[in-house]
Amino acid sequence: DLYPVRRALLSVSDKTGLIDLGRALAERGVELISTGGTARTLRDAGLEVRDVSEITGFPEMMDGRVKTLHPMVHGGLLALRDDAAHVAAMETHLIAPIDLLVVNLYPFEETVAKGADYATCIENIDIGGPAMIRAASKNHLFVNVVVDVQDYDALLAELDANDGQTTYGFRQKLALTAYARTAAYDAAVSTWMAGALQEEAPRRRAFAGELAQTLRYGENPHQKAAFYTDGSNRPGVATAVQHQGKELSYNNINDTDAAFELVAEFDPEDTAACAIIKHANPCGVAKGATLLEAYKAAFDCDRTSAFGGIVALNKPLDAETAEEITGIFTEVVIAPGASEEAKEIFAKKKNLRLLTTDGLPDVMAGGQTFRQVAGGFLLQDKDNGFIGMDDLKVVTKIAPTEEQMRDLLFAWKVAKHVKSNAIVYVKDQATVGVGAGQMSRVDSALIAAKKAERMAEALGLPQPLTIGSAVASDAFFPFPDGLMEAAAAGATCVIQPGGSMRDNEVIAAADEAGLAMVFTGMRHFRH
Ligand code: 93A
Repeated sequence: DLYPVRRALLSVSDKTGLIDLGRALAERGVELISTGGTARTLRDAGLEVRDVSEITGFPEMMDGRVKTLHPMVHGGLLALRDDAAHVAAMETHLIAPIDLLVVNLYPFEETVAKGADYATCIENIDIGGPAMIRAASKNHLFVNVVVDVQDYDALLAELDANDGQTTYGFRQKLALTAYARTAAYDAAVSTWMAGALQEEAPRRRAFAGELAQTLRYGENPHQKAAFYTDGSNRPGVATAVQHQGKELSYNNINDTDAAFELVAEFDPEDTAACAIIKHANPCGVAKGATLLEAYKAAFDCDRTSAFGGIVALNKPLDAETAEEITGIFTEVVIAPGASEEAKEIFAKKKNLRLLTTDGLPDVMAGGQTFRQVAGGFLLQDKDNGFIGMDDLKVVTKIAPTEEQMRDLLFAWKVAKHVKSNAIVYVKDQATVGVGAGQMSRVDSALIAAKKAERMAEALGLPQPLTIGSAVASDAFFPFPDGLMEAAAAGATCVIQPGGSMRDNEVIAAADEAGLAMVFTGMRHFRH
């Protein structure tokens, strides 16, 4: 299974390591063929190279769109060296075999990440490169294909270990890497087009990612796991910089994502905000005049659950907030930046991870989310539904006051990020009770109220903060019972989608209890 490498075609956009590789190959007696820019780079370094256009008998044309798409190239890559008919075809058409292909593609992903316009992105879709990679990969019985600058050294080591030849096993591994690359490349094109054509996206896109990190384990220690990036480069846990602390775990990444996406709902231009997450659900969310105030208020919602939680901030971490956070054990803090002083304070806490990003995730941006089910995937548009004051419909005799309205909208934003059935009590722009993930909405209302009672005891308050609170329900109340539990806990105003068969009964119950209630007409299930 050993085959010598006598002729190589090099066509690379990323010229890193190219000259060294070209020289090393030439020293080993390998003939070099190249496309325009690659040939120029090699020639400038004093190496002997043949132009692809000389092999094909055609100039590179149409702005380079057609340079290697020719039987002289593809025949040389695809011909089976041990098949008499293939060999005869090569002889008839004077096609010389190509034993090694070194290609890296037009930087499509980088072009998209830079925010290039539509036409520029299109022009950066490589056609000839993937075509050659796929041809060489298919013929890995004989042909070597290198698509990653990182693999140049391994190729040379393989040649040296085998007297200028490579083994079948080596070529197989190269082919596997190559197919993963073209698949990821096409998925990146698909993802980008899905972004440009939002309407069609959920029904017509492929998805793939690039391995960012092999994780120690998954949700549990007996599950293997890894973290992939999708190339979109949006601010978030996947692109954050980690300043200290041990490696993030699967659950850390999941929770940090939930925390940052939630806190991004609150415009930093408006006010500071903090979200504390446990098991992907918020156990405290608050706005404040300062980050410190926001953090303290969020913490006071459920101090028990906040232990070992994930904290997300909507503004750069400052020293006083950092100091306060170190008061209890926290797993991760994520923020759009951190002051030097804040970093120094955290440096004393070795286990605390600090992540910073260049900005907040754009909550209004489109996109899709997917999850796996047995035998398939479910793909849907990201929930970027937004409700403003004007979208609300007052359905009760009493209308909420301006202050109540603010708390209702705050509770609604938080409820969107709580696993269903979600019930969220809010007072003065801070959650005071969160009920998550219950199979019955009544239980969510009860649990949230219970937590508020426990916090009142712990903080020595005269009464639970749910008294006089605003309450949000992520979906409609199918019966009045859930609403009545909220009223019993002391809620005085309610925000919910409406749309139940029994809306009239629910509205009547609200009027009876003296509640103000608004309908959003939009639901925020989250599972
Ligand atoms: O526009 S292309 O899709 N048409 C081609 O025929 C073709 N052949 C190679 N782009 C093509 N390439 C790509 O050109 C390679 O994948 C590589 O990324 C790039 C190298 O061009 P140059 O050598 O001129 O810098």
